[in-house]
Amino acid sequence: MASKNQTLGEFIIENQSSFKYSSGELSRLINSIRLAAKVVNHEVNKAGLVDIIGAVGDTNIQGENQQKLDVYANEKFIRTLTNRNIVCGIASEEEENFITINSQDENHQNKYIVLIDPLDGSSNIDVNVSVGTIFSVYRRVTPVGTPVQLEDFLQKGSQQVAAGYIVYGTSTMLVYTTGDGVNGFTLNPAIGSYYLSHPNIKFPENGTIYSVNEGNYNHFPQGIKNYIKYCQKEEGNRPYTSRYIGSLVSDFHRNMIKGGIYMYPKSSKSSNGKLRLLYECNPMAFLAEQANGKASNGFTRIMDIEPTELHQRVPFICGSKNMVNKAEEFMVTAK
Ligand code: P6P
Repeated sequence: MASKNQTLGEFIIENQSSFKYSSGELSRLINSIRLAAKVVNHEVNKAGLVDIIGAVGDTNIQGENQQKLDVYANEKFIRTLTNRNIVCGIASEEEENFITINSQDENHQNKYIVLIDPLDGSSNIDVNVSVGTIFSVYRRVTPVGTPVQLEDFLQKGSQQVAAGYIVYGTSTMLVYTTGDGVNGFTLNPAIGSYYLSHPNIKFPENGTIYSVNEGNYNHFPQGIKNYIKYCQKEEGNRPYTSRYIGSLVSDFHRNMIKGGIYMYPKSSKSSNGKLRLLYECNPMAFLAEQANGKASNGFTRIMDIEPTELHQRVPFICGSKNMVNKAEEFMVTAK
């Protein structure tokens, strides 16, 4: 049983046996993500000092190139996962194609692949708004010992073995699931350890917060327009509160704790919405369902969607179960 203030390392060891696959590798994988997140967190927190550390393209006093933080985060997560020889393949929002990890000594013996959005919402960094890293983990489906193939990455979200995010906010948190509930760990930057601060997080079944970019209202499907008007109507516990940070991880995290719904619908401007299925929607959907929430594209469970492309986009509605059900009702009746 998780106890508050347990460290992430202690938690992983204590729960290793409950993980139905080879536990050692997954534990090492989560540990490597934990390490990379600490390094990225340090850089994200320095971002405000750009006048001191130099803007993108400058070279700092060590003669290192100052990189865009999403490029930096991408390199850090890929290098950490590669150096620890844990995965056989990686896909990233920052990489057009998936990366095959040639583990010479073990000749592709690793069983896991990772898909990652290394720094989601990175445009918010310049205005000091929180951002996040999102990751999704699968077991490969092609034979161990051979180079990974695209089909290893194009698996339904229901096949994920782990998923999570790091939110670089007022504090830095690692929130993840391995299919046995959702737990949140807060980083103590003074000593560089994560402590279990939010054990067994659950979405409230109902909420009074809706998160959507209402600037796109005129371009939304009629069902979404009708649901937004429902949220705004003076009736019962409505109008709801509108909260939209422009950072998926932050909006999701707040809604999971307080109750709420996040929507990035398709629109006449973007026929499949903006968010990516494989490394944004599927991991957040896994977390949502593990926390008794729900995630759909308005009609279909996100984790049942059969992927066709590495960077494909899908409409995304996610949050408190009864709120997502109500939004889906409006989508179906407006058809
Ligand atoms: P818009 C950030 O770019 C992101 O992918 C999500 O984190 C965020 O919720 C959304 O896009 C914001 O997009 O079009 O509303 O600015």
